[in-house]
Amino acid sequence: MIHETFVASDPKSAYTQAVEKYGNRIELVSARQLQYEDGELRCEIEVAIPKTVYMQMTMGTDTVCAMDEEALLMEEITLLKSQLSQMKETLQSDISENDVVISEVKSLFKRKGIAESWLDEMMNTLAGSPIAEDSKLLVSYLLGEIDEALKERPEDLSTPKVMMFVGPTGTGKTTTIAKLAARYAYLMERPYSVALINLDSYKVGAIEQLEHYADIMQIDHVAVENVNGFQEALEALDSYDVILVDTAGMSPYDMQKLIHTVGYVNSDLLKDLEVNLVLPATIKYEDMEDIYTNFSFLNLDSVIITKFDETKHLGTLLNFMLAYDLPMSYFSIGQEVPDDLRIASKEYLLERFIGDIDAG
Ligand SMILES: Nc1nc2c(ncn2[C@@H]2O[C@H](COP(=O)(O)OP(=O)(O)O)[C@@H](O)[C@H]2O)c(=O)[nH]1
Ligand SMILES: [Mg+2]
Repeated sequence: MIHETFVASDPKSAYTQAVEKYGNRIELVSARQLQYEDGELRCEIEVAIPKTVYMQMTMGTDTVCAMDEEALLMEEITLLKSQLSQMKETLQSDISENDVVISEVKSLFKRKGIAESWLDEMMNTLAGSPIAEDSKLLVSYLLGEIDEALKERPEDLSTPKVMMFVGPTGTGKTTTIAKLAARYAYLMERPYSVALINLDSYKVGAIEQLEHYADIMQIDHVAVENVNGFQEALEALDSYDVILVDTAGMSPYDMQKLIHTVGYVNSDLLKDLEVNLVLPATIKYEDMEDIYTNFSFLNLDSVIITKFDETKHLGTLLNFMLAYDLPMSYFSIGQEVPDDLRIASKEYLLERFIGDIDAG
């Protein structure tokens, strides 16, 4: 709010001057009578003018457009709150301030991709609570709820395992496998023995892509074409700490056969099987749902989220994570092998989401 003083012979005329200049969204702050040097008694009033109104009246609307959207929103909320309390006094209205704050914050989160049903569920219990009186408090409350709902799956190489990577073509499976192979073999506190199995017999060029990475990193790799080949490869690679399996080009049903194979071979090998869904942060909510529908029957252990570097807007992804409850294991944040990989963290997701909210 901006403060300005108006002077007239009586308080009413001074207030009328203020209204004429700024309209009726002003608030009276103080009024006093003073004897001026010329002996005249005059009345001084101080009024508070909302920043947006002040800028509109003094500088025109262009400047207002330039103000950052969040400041405008906060201004708008403050204004709505003060108008509302005036209405309450004069009209005995039963509209509560909380409703205004709730609906403002709800529309902000909705614009960022969070589902109305989830927001309603979170806010249902807040009627009459002090949290709903202040938009900043309410925003942090919702961020806290998102934080609580998200799950991280910690990295754990304490027992030998077979990690399968599933998901549609182009989501970043091969690139992520190459990054993880480098990480496990070279970049951790102790080196793990890593082998790659590539099941991609359908997509021309894909075998070469994984082989290329494996050769550079001097990591053992085997290409197999069918379930029998897979079983033999698993047995041959028995002594490795980690076996990473690229399933590119296969249908989810063929993948299921492979998973059964691991179960079958595993009775002797005693390796854990982990199925990781690879999902880009960049796709539409409906596409995320389709991918989940296609692959969830494989009993997913974790989701690896890729292409964080390609979007600023994480609301859709967060909304998906809130709805489907999958633990996140790794984030891929670019194309560089092995650098652009990090262990999944809620903090990283929330920080980026807050950045997006702050941008309005
Ligand atoms: N910008 C960006 N590109 C990625 C990321 N991960 C993978 N890619 C690219 O996405 C394309 C498909 O990746 P690929 O690993 O071949 O996907 P796959 O078909 O699932 O194996 C390639 O051009 C990768 O370089 C990422 O995190 N960020
Ligand atoms: Mg691939």
